[in-house]
Amino acid sequence: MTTADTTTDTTGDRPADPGTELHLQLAETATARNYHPLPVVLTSGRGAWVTDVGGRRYLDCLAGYSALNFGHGHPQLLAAAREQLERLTLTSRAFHNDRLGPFCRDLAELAGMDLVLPMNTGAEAVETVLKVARKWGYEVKGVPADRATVIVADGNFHGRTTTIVSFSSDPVAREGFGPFTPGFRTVPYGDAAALADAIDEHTVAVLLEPIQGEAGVVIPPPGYLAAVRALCSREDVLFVADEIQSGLGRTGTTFACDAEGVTPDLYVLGKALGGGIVPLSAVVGRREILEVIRPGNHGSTFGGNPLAAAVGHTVVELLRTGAYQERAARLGERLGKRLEALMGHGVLAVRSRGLWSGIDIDPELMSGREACERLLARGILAKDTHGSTIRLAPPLVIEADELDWMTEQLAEVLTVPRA
Ligand code: IF1
Repeated sequence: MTTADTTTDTTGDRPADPGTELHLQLAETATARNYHPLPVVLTSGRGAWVTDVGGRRYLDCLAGYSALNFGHGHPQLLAAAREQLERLTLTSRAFHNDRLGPFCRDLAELAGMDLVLPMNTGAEAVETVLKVARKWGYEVKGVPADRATVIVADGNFHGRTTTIVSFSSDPVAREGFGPFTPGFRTVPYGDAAALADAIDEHTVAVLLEPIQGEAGVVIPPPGYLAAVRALCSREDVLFVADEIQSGLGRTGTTFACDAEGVTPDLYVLGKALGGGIVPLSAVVGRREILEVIRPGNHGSTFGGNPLAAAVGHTVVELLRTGAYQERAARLGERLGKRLEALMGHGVLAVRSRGLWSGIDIDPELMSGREACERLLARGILAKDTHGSTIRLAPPLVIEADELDWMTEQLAEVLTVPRA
């Protein structure tokens, strides 16, 4: 992430209006600078489209990093939230509420699992799964006290807590935040032989993104996930799939692991689970693993609250028909083909699965940031990563002609000289 020091509209292609300027100013004076957002100030959204404070419309091709798989203001999700908002929003887990049980039952069924442990953010769910894996290691596998290790992949992104950045390979995410949590070992992503070598008697889990998001939509070689599954079963190690970004329809199947017919021991879910309305995450798994967590071992004030459960339950209902997954697969085919056609025209590589793409543009041409600024000027929201990669994750409700328009704009951004 770059940290250019500017409060002005850096797209250069359109005048900044006073409304926008006010908010860009406040971002400088009142907001901690943990981000460097594109210079657009959004105020409303519907479906795949958002509107800024100056009344300009943009096609949202980031969709809250996949938190908005069903688009902005999905009518069924809004209805569920509104209805629950009026009735009961928070109970704490000191008491039962009538929304949590049905949500957990149906989410477990969607995942082909038994139990759901609800939390709020993705990072919290990752922390949860690490606790589950360690405790399982000591109580079930018989690892000696405090010796458990979890294997992770190079280039991973699992969140921002002190423990999670302890095993990040990104210096910007990590440096300055030590001392780090021990108990992690990193292997190259996509290399099953390296994973086999790294597993030992203290290994309790392998934690992987089935497709790496932050790394630039990195898809592992065919057979990798199945090989990881086989290794974990053979070595009595938990296979934990972080499907926070890849899951819930994004890649054309309910889970990215489905593409290889692989079922992990534990899914970690977040983002789209909350329908883009509330933070909602969960660990989903088999009873004999999740039952190592007993009352008092873990929890959260907000985790499992009835408002989030009502929205999450509706997300599960939307996914149960398979229509969104089918749509992501069908439109993803189209998107992938159109992006492939840009190879050699400013594009060096395309990695695409469903409605999720990483596009490496020629760094000689422009930076990913500049490409995203120029897309913004043409009414498209996208986000760069790692210097010269553009990441696309439009809402699954996007229309085919909107996708086509977006890829045409991208082609022009990469070939038409700047005005
Ligand atoms: C940021 C990226 C996306 C995730 C996976 C856990 C989490 C995430 C696979 C944590 C979060 C984020 C958060 C956001 C940027 C972002 C991101 F650029 F870093 F890679 F989406 F593409 N596992 N992803 O992708 O979930 O705690 O945020 O709810 O941190 O800047 P969270």
